[in-house]
Amino acid sequence: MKMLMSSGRTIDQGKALYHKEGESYSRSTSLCYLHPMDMMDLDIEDGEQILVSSPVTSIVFTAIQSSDTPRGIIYMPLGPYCNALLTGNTHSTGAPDFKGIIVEVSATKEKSVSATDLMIDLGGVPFDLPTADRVPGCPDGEIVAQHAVCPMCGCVCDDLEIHFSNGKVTSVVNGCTLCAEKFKASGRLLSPAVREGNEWRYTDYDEAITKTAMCLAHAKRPLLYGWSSTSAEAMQVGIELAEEVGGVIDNCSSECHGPTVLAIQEVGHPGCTLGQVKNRADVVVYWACNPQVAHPRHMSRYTTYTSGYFRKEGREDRTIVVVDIRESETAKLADVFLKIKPGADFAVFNALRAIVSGKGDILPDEIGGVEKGQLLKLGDILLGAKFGIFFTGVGLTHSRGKYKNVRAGIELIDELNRHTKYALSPLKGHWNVDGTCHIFSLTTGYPFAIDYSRGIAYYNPGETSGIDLLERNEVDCCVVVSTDIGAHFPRTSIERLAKINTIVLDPYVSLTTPFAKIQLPGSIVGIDTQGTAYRMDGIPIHVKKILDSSVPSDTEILQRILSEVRRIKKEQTV
Ligand SMILES: Nc1nc2c(c(=O)[nH]1)N[C@H]1C(S)=C(S)[C@@H](COP(=O)(O)OP(=O)(O)OC[C@H]3O[C@@H](n4cnc5c(=O)[nH]c(N)nc54)[C@H](O)[C@@H]3O)O[C@H]1N2
Ligand SMILES: Nc1nc2c(c(=O)[nH]1)N[C@H]1C(S)=C(S)[C@@H](COP(=O)(O)OP(=O)(O)OC[C@H]3O[C@@H](n4cnc5c(=O)[nH]c(N)nc54)[C@H](O)[C@@H]3O)O[C@H]1N2
Ligand code: SF4
Ligand SMILES: [Mo]
Repeated sequence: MKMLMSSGRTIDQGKALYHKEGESYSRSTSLCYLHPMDMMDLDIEDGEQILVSSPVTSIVFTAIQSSDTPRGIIYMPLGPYCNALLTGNTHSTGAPDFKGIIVEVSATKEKSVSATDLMIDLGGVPFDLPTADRVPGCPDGEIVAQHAVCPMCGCVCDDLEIHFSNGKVTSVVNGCTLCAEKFKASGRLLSPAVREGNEWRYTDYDEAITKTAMCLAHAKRPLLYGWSSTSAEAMQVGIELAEEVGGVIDNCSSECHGPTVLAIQEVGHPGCTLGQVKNRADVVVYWACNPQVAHPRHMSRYTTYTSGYFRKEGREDRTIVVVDIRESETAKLADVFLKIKPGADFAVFNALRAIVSGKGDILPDEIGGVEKGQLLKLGDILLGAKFGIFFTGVGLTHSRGKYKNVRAGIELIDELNRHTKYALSPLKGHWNVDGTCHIFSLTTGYPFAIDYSRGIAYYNPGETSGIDLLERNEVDCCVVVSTDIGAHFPRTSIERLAKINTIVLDPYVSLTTPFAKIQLPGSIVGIDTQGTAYRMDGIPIHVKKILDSSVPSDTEILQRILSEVRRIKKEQTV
């Protein structure tokens, strides 16, 4: 049966992000959700296996019945199973079709393989050395860290209280479940590790740093990718390193809200802080995003369930609107839910724009799966706002249309601003992905996808973005910093990683680790090192450390690599 595959976040997938080699991650990312009628057509029961095939490959998933998923759609958590089906065609935007490819689905008796097995299939070698079961630097006994900052999602909550007992985190007061899992995660690497053939061995920082510098200094087309889960200070050094080696430096924006940035570059951006939203917003629109799962405290801290200076009654004072292709966890909490067809955002934004500008009569009876009457009602709600906010998600940037979807959204906001006050804010994902755009722009002039091979900064997403470079087999050395491209890039773009010098700068074993020749673990920002992060609304926040450890920070490791590269290059010129 032909179906449309779409993907996104789930709580279980998010909780397992720091245990990707474990069973819970494989289980939570090899699921998929289908409408009961589609399951009947496929002749399968809840919990049975199905085979999903794309032009790239076929993958076994466990089917879960869900009447929230519309007929004809197969909805999956992001991860290596879903991404095995994808190609890295980004349509010249840097972001592939994570949400919206046609697949063939059938019943099967085959069993799912593990996430690590999927990496082994592509030439990866699993990491088989012991890892730590205590947080480095954590003394014996009971300790409590007050006012800690959460280095997980773009909300960067700064009101946490972390309880440690004998080297382990036992509870995280105020933090959501995603945050608690990051703080509680064990399994940090004991020291840097190198791989020769199929053998992993632990080594010291001197050897791992010298080897990394050698790879980088001799590479023809190095790519330094990631950066959204490290500090602004580390990014600064990374950019200097990319310039020194004439490489490409790209950050996770390109696979995430990069298309949002492209839209902002085209038409500007009426933005505001989360504080303004909390105190003023009476109409809150969550468009193509699912904060209940992806930013679990967003609705309670800033929008739905909190009161503000001009919104004393909290929930009573706010109208919540959700626009999605399925009835998400957030949609269930909304006052108005608009269920649209996948990829219909461009049409629906423009229809609303016509309504808001008084030209609704030209519209047909149905637009993008929504009745005109529903849109007219929503138009009235939007126009009735004193202060309205649109939060946009990667449902817009990962579906066809990409930056043009976001542009249409901004143009609707412009129209609304002729009548009342509105702003639009992307619901940025990782805790410092907004920082990547700030620091890259500040330092190089461009927000992501910067190519230094000409000696000057050159920017052309679709050409100089990570997925595109790997897809075109251009890269001969890939330094992966605080991101997991093994888990999250399309299969065709990670195939090359096993054949080149892949170096991973990450404190944990990830699904990129099996492809690495060298892995350098640094201290973790917000746990045993400090650094600057930018919250999703662009507010810089000092992420303090809560423990002292002897593990060097990403910034220190990168600085040492940079000095070593400079030394090697100097030797070569004498
Ligand atoms: N649990 C968990 N939380 C996370 C993460 C995680 O991995 N797990 N990752 C973090 C990151 S990196 C990011 S970027 C954020 C992302 O946070 P969100 O933007 O909320 O991400 P998604 O869940 O991928 O997609 C949001 C919604 O888009 C809908 N959608 C799909 N296609 C379309 C479409 O064509 N139109 C419309 N209108 N909607 C569509 C989906 O049904 C889904 O409910 O989450 C962050 N938080
Ligand atoms: N099918 C599908 N695929 C998708 C998406 C989708 O919706 N659907 N979404 C896309 C999006 S929006 C994104 S952003 C990506 C996911 O983006 P990724 O960056 O791949 O997400 P994570 O798995 O959270 O990886 C973060 C890594 O940083 C490491 N880390 C944490 N703290 C630190 C630190 O202080 N220092 C260092 N050096 N490392 C640290 C963690 O151990 C982990 O390995 O996936 C993309 N892929
Ligand atoms: S909402 Fe985001 S920043 Fe806040 S505690 Fe949860 S994961 Fe951390
Ligand atoms: Mo993201």
